[in-house]
Amino acid sequence: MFRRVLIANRGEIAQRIIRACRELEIECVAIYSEADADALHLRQADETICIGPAPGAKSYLNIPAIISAAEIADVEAIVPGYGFLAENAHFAEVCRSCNIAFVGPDPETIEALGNKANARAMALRAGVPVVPGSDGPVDDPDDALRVAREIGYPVMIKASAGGGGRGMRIASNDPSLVNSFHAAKAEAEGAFKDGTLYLEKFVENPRHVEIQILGDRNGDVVWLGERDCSVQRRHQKLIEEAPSPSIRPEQRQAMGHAAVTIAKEAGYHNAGTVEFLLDKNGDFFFIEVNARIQVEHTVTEMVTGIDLIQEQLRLASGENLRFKQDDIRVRGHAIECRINAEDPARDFQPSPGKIDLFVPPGGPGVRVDSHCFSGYSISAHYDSMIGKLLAHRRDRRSAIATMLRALQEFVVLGPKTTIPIHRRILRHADFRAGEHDTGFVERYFSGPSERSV
Ligand code: MV4
Repeated sequence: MFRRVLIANRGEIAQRIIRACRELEIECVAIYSEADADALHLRQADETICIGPAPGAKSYLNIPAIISAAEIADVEAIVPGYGFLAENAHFAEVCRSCNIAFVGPDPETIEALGNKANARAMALRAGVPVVPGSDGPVDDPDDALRVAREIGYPVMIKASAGGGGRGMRIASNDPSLVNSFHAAKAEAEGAFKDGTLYLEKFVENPRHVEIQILGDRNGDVVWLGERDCSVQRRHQKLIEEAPSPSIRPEQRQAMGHAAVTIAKEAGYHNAGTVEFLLDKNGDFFFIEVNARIQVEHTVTEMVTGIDLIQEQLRLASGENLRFKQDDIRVRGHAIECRINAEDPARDFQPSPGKIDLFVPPGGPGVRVDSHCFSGYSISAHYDSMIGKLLAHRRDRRSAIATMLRALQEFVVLGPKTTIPIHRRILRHADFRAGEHDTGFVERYFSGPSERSV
């Protein structure tokens, strides 16, 4: 196991990683930007290094500064968490060339899966269900028209370098497909410096279900159940839960096996997530792989009892998986609410600023992962997450009840927060029945001016 690691992140995930390291008796080096000088993760680390000014590009995304810090602090590994450099194949490559372990999959794997048209082709090869669509990239409008004629409208144009909803277009007929093709290409070139596009049949109001996987360098892969992330708004997840209220046991097994098959096909090691869409008929389709730990990994931790950050560290240090598929059990039901400094009444505008009073909830079945405290200021430079609130109970009904109670206890004075909207969602009949899809929030909790793809 590593003796000493550097945490290339901030906020709640930096703190989460330090907690895992402490329990494994690994020394932690924290980095921080000038805006984070009073951050909680610095007080918990063994050593701290300022790596630059507030903007992400000059600090948490500043590869030379981070590598220098790692060299000076003499660490064996860098833990990227989520966001920032977590899925940056170039960064993973630089780590490798500097003889520093990157806590994540290989740069080649990150690269191969970061290309979504390629990931889709890989899934096809592995015999995993994908949404009907192009076999690889579509090179020109004629190619797109040919595929659309095969699969039928409506179709979705996606950017190969995209993901998380960026660079997507829906087309319902030939002329709109040709227009959208050019627009999507220009947008993708601008945003990702890669205009590669591919096509899929558009699945209307799908549910979003994803499978957590862990893989070792030996090629063994296990799956740790699924998470349902259908409660989202404009591709920002609001609530995640495990298990999914909307899949049957046979489907769950099939999805788990599909995820493991893709991971093996990709030579995946460390922690990852395989994303699926679920349509109205209950059929599932692979869409993409997230080659990192995700914000919502915590719901899987609650129901499996497995510390995913500790497992990431073990796997990155070269250890093999400590459990077989049959050793993994899902117990009870976990729900996570992302508490953000945003104003739901003002189109979820960020609401940064000083937290005058912070009183997190507690008691049976409650977990709070947050870097906030009374007097802390949420910076406008980074994401607006205040923390993650989790409830874990025997069944979904009780988990909802515990979550509602915890939301009521939670005191955050100062910024506007998403706490009120979480309470409304958890009381909504469709959510309680587990009948919600990815259109749920926009349908019931957004004004008409807020609608988008
Ligand atoms: C889709 C889709 C419908 N049909 N693909 C959005 C994020 C990206 N990971 C994939 N996304 C979608 N892909 C086809 N062929 C609808 C979405 C989508 C979505 C997916 C998951 C969770 C929320 C979503 C919200 C809107 C659209």
